[in-house]
Amino acid sequence: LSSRAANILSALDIPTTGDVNGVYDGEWKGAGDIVESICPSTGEVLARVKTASPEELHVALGKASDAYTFFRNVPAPQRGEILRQIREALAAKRSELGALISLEMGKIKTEGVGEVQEFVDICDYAVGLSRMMNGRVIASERPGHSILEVPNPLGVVGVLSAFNFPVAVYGWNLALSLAAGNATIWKPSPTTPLCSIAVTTIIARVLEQNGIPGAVAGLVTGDNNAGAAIVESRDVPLVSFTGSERVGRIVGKTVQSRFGKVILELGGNNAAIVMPDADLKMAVPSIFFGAIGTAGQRCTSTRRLYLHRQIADEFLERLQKVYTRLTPGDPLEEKTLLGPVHSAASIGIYENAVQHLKDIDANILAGGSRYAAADISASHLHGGYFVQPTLAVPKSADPADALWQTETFAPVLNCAVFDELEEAIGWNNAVPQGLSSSLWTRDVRNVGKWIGPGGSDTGIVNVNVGTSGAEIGAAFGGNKSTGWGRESGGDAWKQYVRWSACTVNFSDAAPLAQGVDFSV
Ligand code: UN1
Repeated sequence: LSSRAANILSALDIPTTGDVNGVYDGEWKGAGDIVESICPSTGEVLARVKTASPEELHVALGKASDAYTFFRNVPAPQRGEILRQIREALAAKRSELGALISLEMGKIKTEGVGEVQEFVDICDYAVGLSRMMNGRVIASERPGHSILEVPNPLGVVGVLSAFNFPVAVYGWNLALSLAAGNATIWKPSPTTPLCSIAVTTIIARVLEQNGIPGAVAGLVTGDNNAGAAIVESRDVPLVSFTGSERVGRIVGKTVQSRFGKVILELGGNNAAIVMPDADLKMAVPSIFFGAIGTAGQRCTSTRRLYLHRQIADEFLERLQKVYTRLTPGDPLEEKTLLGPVHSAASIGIYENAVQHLKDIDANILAGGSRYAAADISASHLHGGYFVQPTLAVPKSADPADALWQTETFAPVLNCAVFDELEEAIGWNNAVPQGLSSSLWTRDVRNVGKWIGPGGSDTGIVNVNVGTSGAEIGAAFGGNKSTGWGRESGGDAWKQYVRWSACTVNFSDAAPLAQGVDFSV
């Protein structure tokens, strides 16, 4: 193990010799298959992780149910106090955890730290929520009666997360889930096991110090079988899944067929639209970040750019300049803006997409291939997965073309020119996905069209703000094939509780509703 990897792992109490336990249900273990965690910037094997065996999955699910039965009786503000301590423990390791995210996922350090910050922020939010998860009292039509809506804890929440946000997305789910009085069981991406082990280690310590069963925040690393065990379990009333449309469709159907609830965060095919009156000084760097941040691997990454004819040439010229200035580097180094993509599979996705652009004779303004070793100054990065962010103008803007319809999970930005805002909004909406979108304008009339009934149909609809980089305060999620459900802020917490509508009769008579007469 390289010394820098060893330093990052030991700062987070992850063993640097021998195989690492990848299962926690109150105890650390792992008797299943071994997976290797690979550093995307160097190709180095960071650790061998022992995943959950079928028996361990079964036990972990059982312990999660028991932990829920315990935790639901802890008063919500006390659950908030646990979350406050988790928040402090995470904040104390902000930089170390940010570095591990960077090491194992490949995103640049500031984005890794930002991810930990999202977790800290949602803990703050959930601490407040723990005193504000209010129900309602509703007027009854019958004398001496009241109707109460009571939010009760729900049960075990399964969280299946993706490689691109190996920490924050779990955080959104965990924080709301714990505030609501649930237990969670986490199945992270098989390629980012160390991030989940580090986070779980931090949280487990807080739980154990407070006499709370560790299985309140259980972890099962593994492959599809681990995911399937959670998705199929009748003891898991809510499954929150982040990942591909293909797998999301299976998860959605399976959970639905046992009448469980799902939150699905699937593909994004996010567009930015630039009007002629936009402030280009703001728009160019923001759209650049949206397209190449996390090397184009956020669900919210900008994948389509629609430019008004009046500013199109100037905009592309400016954007091309920033693209050409970009150099790949070590994501752990502060000045680096572009790290590697996550895996060999990501390289394949990237190469297919640029090959397709070449086949259809698109105008490629920047990028278009992998970086050769000669392009990368530091020799320790020669085994890394570095690709040139690609900026292209395909000949056809027809949104029905496969190119515009598909999410390419890599730094590839396709551009087209429009004449009327309505046309661009039409293109924005003409794809299967519906996660995020962004309009650049200073004209309030455009804003009205954009956020109103005939406007953008995505879950996140921004103005003069890029498609990615949402704050935790807003509900996060999409529409259409992005799936359904909201995480993080807004009213998202309401999905993590079991709502009881209780009509209570305080009177000495038992009248029927609607005046029904049934005297005996
Ligand atoms: C994701 O890509 O799955 O809005 C989550 C953002 C981040 C979260 C992205 N706050 O880009």
